[in-house]
Amino acid sequence: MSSPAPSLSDRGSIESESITGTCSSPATSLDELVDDVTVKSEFKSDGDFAEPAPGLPPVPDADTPLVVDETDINTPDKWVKRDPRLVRLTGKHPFNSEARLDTLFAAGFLTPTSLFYVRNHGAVPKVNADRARNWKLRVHGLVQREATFSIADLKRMFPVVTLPITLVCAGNRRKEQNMVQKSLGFNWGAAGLSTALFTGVYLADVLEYVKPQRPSSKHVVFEGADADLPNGPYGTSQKLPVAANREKGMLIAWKMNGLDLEPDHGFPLRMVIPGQIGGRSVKWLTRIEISEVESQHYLHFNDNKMLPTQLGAQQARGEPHWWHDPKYIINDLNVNSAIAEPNHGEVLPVHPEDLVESQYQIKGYAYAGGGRRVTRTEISLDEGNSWALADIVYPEDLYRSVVVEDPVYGSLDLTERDTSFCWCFWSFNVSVEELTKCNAIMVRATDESQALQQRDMYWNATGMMNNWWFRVAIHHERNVDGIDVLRFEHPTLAGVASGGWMERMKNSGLDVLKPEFGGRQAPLSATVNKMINPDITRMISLSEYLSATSGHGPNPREKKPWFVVNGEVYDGAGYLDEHPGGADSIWLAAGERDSSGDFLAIHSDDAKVKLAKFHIGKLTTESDSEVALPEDTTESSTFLQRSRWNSASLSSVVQVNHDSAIYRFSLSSPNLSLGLPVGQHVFVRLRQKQGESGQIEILIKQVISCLEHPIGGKMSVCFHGLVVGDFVEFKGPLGSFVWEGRGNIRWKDVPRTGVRNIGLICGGSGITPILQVLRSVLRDETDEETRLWMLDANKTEADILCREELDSMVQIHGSTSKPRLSVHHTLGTPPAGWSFSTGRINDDMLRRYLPPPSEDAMILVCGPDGMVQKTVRPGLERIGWDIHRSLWYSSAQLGRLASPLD
Ligand SMILES: Nc1nc2c(c(=O)[nH]1)N[C@H]1C(S)=C(S)[C@@H](COP(=O)(O)O)O[C@H]1N2
Ligand SMILES: [Mo]
Repeated sequence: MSSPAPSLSDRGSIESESITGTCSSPATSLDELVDDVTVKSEFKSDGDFAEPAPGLPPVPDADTPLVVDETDINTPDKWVKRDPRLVRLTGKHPFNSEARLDTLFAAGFLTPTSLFYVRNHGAVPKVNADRARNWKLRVHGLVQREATFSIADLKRMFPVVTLPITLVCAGNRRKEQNMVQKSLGFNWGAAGLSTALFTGVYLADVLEYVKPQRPSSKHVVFEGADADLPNGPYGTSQKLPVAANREKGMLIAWKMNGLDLEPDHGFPLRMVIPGQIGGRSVKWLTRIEISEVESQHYLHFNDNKMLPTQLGAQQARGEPHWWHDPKYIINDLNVNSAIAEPNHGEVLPVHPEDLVESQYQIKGYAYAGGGRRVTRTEISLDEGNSWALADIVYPEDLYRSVVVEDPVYGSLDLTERDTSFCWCFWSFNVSVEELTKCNAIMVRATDESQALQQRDMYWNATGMMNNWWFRVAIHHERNVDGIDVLRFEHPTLAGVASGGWMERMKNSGLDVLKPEFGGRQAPLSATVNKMINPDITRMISLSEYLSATSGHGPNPREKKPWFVVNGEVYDGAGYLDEHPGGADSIWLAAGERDSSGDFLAIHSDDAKVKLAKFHIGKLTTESDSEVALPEDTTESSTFLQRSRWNSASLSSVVQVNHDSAIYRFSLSSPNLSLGLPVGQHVFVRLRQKQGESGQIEILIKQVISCLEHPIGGKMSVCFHGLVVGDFVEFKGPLGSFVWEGRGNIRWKDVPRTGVRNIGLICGGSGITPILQVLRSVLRDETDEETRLWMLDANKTEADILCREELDSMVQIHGSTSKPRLSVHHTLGTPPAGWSFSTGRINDDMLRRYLPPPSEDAMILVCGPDGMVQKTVRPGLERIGWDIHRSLWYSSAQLGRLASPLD
């Protein structure tokens, strides 16, 4: 922060000459678009700002990237220019990203807009010059004077002000929580915060103008233009008394660092709510409603909540009442801090000659919420036994002694404010000698309400507000030149990047919640402990285990579904029927020497804890030679093996609609057949590995992160990262249903014949197994008896997967004298002129578009759990189906639980 502050006036706006009004260039200056009464050029030579204002933090240069990043090309954001230095946290789309912590920190107090963190729940609304010029902010509801403002109106009618404000996502530092136990959210590192000068008008002034009706008005509700989100537009609210308080600094803003907002940050208009989590600062602001009740937007309830720690992620997701309880909403930020220097991976040489003299300056940031100030930052070099004060610098204070009046910025006047809306920086000098004697550096901050960062993490289902001490580990090493060095290690690295002491400790079975640095052992983590039943003492030998699972035990022919995780033996018999992935996924593990990898990778923590119930003993370690292991030497002609991962390489990717693509893989030998019976699934595992044809195709629907926490979605993220030639591993088949052709099925190994009418119900990506059945039945020309009835539910028309294939199947097989196929669709949001159904599947649709209940009919369903359990099952029962006999279903969520990252 040593370069001179440029004149604010000089900054103006993005070059107006380059504006052509094309819709791909939203970066049109609003000042050029409206005849702004406040722009007076003579003003510029008059104010304090004609000269660089001495001592003010420099305003970052305009730095919009010139080109669209390659990664965005096949997404709805293909027109948004983004800095490739941003670390993507959720794959390609929607865009959620943060800068590297070192980059963010080095950029100083005001964050260059291109490095400003981004949190988008969906596609960026495309706003061209025209739409920006005509942008309307409607303010309505319980007011005496409803109004609609253009941005020019706002500028003309209310005082224009500028404030430096730090925005922080509630998920900042979430990856640390995810390392303990997966939360519902994606992996924010410690750079999910950024600072800018925001220019706009006070929300309080606008409220005063529209005059909320007393006493009925209680809440101020905001809504954004990103209305195509899966559950409606983004929106949230504030309580009216807070919103009407000018001192809270809430702005309706159109500029950031003196320039129009970038598309990612809400162009052309957004809310900026200082001191609160970023989620309250609604972007692309179109509407403000004064209301008796809080925002009813889906994401107001289902995002930005801090639920009690005892609620696991799956449980929280399944129990809506928590999300609607006002006690758990997050508004004000909590006090927090992080170490930026030393950086992760930084190496500091230790020279014995000048050990005592050489100093190292430890640095970082801190912030607090609600306008409160950080009053203390403390450093511990002995794992929290003692603390020393670090120096704090508050660049925000620099603005408190100058009044700036400027045509672009309006009035920048903090002289009568003592709130703290921005981050601050702290530093601590330590001798290198001292560092050589310690194993970790820790920081904690305290704010003016004496709130203090705690030693322990408060893990919570959404993974928010993480503010336990920030710890950097120190490794004492010798480099290749034989020089002693200190190597520093942060807790995590943002996004999918691997590294950091949390991952390292977790991988060695140490308790990351009670980290001990310097090589001492800590007990196993809580979840792993909970996976065993402490009362179980039985020792099971490998031969006993193998005979039980192969049916050669004392009770021959009675194979046992025993499996091994972390050296413990579990009996899956009591869970075969309930397992969401079907009994086969348990049988697949039976007899395996160790299923820990597969089990741990795919199961949620809630599921892991359930294991204890099935714990029957510990596997004793015998020497292998004493046991005759059934060797798997048979050369197989199928690619898929139930007990072995086999890899295939990616040969092509074909995008099939806006969010789905077909990934085609080549099998290692062209003569191999896939070995996937119709109706069954496979396990897929991705790992960074170089390996060695038939083919396998996988249709992937990218799970859009509609919440702060994209549910699953990790598979999509990893598939995005694949390039042609990469290897992916497969295992299988599994599933309880097999279509054997010509009316013959096998269902949980029980054969059934004479099936003539098959109803197929699918939701979204649930089409994949259904499509297999369709293809296989229709391709079998000897089968003239089987009739297929399909009912496909989706949100929008664009979401219908494989539409062309379906349409052509209907064309060929649907209108013959003896039609074999009918396909019916229903959409949540139909386009104009839609000729199929609208809305959720209901009893009427089940009656009309499926075969009637009969001995020779059955129904296959694949879709989201809610659809299957709440709609389809009860509906079919109501219209007379014996669902125990005739309904087979599979949860589309199965695939989403699979996490390739652990
Ligand atoms: N309309 C709209 N506003 C939004 C969001 C969004 O997805 N849509 N995300 C929110 C969240 S969770 C955060 S943290 C901030 C991020 O603002 P930024 O992307 O400008 O950093 O925007 C908030 N406002
Ligand atoms: Mo956020």
